[in-house]
Amino acid sequence: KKQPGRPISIIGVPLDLGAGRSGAGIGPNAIRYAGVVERLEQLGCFVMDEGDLTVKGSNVTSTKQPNTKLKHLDEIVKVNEELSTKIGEAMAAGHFPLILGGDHSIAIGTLAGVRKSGGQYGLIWFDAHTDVNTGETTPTGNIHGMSLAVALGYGDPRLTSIGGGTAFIKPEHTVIVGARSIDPGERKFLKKLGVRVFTIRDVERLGIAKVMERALKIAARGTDGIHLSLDLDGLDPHDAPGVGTPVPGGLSLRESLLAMELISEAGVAVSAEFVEVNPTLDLRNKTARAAVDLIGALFGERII
Ligand code: B3U
Ligand code: MN
Ligand code: MN
Repeated sequence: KKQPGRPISIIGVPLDLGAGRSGAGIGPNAIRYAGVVERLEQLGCFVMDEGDLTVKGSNVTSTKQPNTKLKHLDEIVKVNEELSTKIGEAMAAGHFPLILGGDHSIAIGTLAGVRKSGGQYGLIWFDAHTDVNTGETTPTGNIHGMSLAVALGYGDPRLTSIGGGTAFIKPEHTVIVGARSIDPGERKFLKKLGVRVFTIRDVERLGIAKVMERALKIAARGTDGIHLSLDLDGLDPHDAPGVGTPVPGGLSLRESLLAMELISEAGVAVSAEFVEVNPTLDLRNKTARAAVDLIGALFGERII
């Protein structure tokens, strides 16, 4: 039951400007209230909660959106730039950055920071969506639907240049798990780049164990480790109702826990983020508690 490992740096990013509605900005504290620090400490981890980044404004307080194709671009650039610096520092200190969101646009800063360490990393993107829109293809203008494209080096230059803008994640080391809502432009993008997508259909046909075995090979083979970007809407809304864009027919909590256990057993993760927890839409903090269960499994918690 012990996971000595690296010290864990928890970084909260109370941002919801990348989403289409308010609420994900209070996700980090909901995950804290669900007991994330205590859970990790029980597993023998050394945890440092570095608190939250400062975010100015939210989907509640801001009214003006001058650029409708990239809503709230200025503030999102600023927060992600800061986040990339924080992550870079944590990685350089030999820590495991554990980022609590916040909407999924924060993956832009996380991955820019991870890449600063100079290694070549693989990426497991667990999500109902694929988040590979750009300013040209987005149906909503919400930047949380663009963050994976940016991590691969595509999109508005103000986003791709965050954190120095070099050594993007390679498509051949990127894998998406749980997808079931993909826009036409995204489909083209994924095909062009050759990103491997395990849709919810693949999970149903192969089982989550086989899917994760393949996903881990793609993301970990020939890399210095993997980053896990987990959008809680990858889970079925029954198990994770507190998300801004729920899509029916997702992974069960149990399947998702097994996915975390398998990543944990592979011992390849160098950083992870848990995003899109929206407490204003949740039921008794169920989604935040699911996030804590998943984090526990990722850091070595087992049933027996
Ligand atoms: N693909 C749509 C919807 C969406 C993406 N990510 C979330 N929703 N959470 C978009 O806005 O790009
Ligand atoms: Mn997402
Ligand atoms: Mn999503």
